[in-house]
Amino acid sequence: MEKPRIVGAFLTARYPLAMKFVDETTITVQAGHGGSGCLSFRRERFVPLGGPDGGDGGDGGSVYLAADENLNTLADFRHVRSFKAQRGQDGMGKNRTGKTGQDTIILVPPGTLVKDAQTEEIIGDLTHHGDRLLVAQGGAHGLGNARFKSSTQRAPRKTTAGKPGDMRELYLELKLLADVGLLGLPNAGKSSLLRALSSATPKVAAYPFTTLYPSLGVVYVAPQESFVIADIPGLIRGAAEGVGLGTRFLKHLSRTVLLLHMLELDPAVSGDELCQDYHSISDELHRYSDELAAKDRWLVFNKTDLLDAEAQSSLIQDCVKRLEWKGPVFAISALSKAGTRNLSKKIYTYLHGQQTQTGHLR
Ligand SMILES: Nc1nc2c(ncn2[C@@H]2O[C@H](COP(=O)(O)OP(=O)(O)OP(=O)(O)O)[C@@H](O)[C@H]2O)c(=O)[nH]1
Ligand SMILES: [Mg+2]
Repeated sequence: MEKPRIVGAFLTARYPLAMKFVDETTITVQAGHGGSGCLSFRRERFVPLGGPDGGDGGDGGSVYLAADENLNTLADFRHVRSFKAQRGQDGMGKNRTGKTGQDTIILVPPGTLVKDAQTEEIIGDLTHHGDRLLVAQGGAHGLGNARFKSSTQRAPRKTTAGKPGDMRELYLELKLLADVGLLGLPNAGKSSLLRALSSATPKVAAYPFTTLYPSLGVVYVAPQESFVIADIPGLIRGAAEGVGLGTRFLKHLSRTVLLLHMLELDPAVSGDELCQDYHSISDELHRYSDELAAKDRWLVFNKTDLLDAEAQSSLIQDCVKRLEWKGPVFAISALSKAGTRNLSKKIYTYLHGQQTQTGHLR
């Protein structure tokens, strides 16, 4: 296939740099119905015509959203999209009131914007940890017949039913910031890794500069365990001077806490060449920003499926030795997904450690 010629100006025009990445989902919330009032009369020995004693129902539980700093994506809503609060208990005889239904609190990451899915009206914005928003009000309780007793009506048979709880479809939107950034030469398999780890579907192809603009994916490790990874266009030597697509996309990695530096394994390549591949990216990174270059970086050797185990480990060891690399090293195949799950778990554990050190993930 012939390689496409990429022209910078065209790219800038079509893909403005101030890209917005959002995670979004719709959920349904149903508040509890109010309990109905009770129709009852006192029946006791020696107390004739004891009068009405039907108690009121309990109020239905409400549904709230609450911001929790331990969450950073909406990934948990992939599996559970419908939430209910408990209904109020009906009233009972002997003037007993029904129990109030329990509220349901749904945790969302700080920064979640909440809209009514039908009307698109903004219901609220949960910005800070602990912010709470009522999204479905529980139904009011019904009245028991004891309430309707009067001088003229001594044996009322009237009660009222509990009111239905609110039901609403909500649209949740979260602007994402990446936790982890992917670095590598064109064709290293960055977009393939993003595909393997997340449900994002960036274009993958066997020619350099397939990726022309950054994209993000949410990596879901387990319930309430997810992080965001950013795929950016490949870098080449001279990128700081604008060669290839330049380094301007590196700004999308400025808020990340970890960089995965991907190196492409190939039976035809030597440890020395891999080492040079590493330096060509690393040099550009230093020229772009010392701050970015100083971020924690892990080496990820990709395309293990192309080599047998022995060739693989000697190539990797040779390269790691030449680089005098002290940090973590992973060997994966983004294509067959071998090793990718282990990698995502290790990343999550690492990010979680950062979180406890700094108080929050980002
Ligand atoms: N055999 C094998 N091929 C892979 C693997 N990962 C990626 N590839 C192939 O390598 C080529 C490049 O993959 P991409 O994911 O597009 O690479 P990239 O780093 O995003 O490339 P740019 O966007 O151009 O910078 C594609 O043909 C992929 O199918 C792998 O683990 N094994
Ligand atoms: Mg790509």
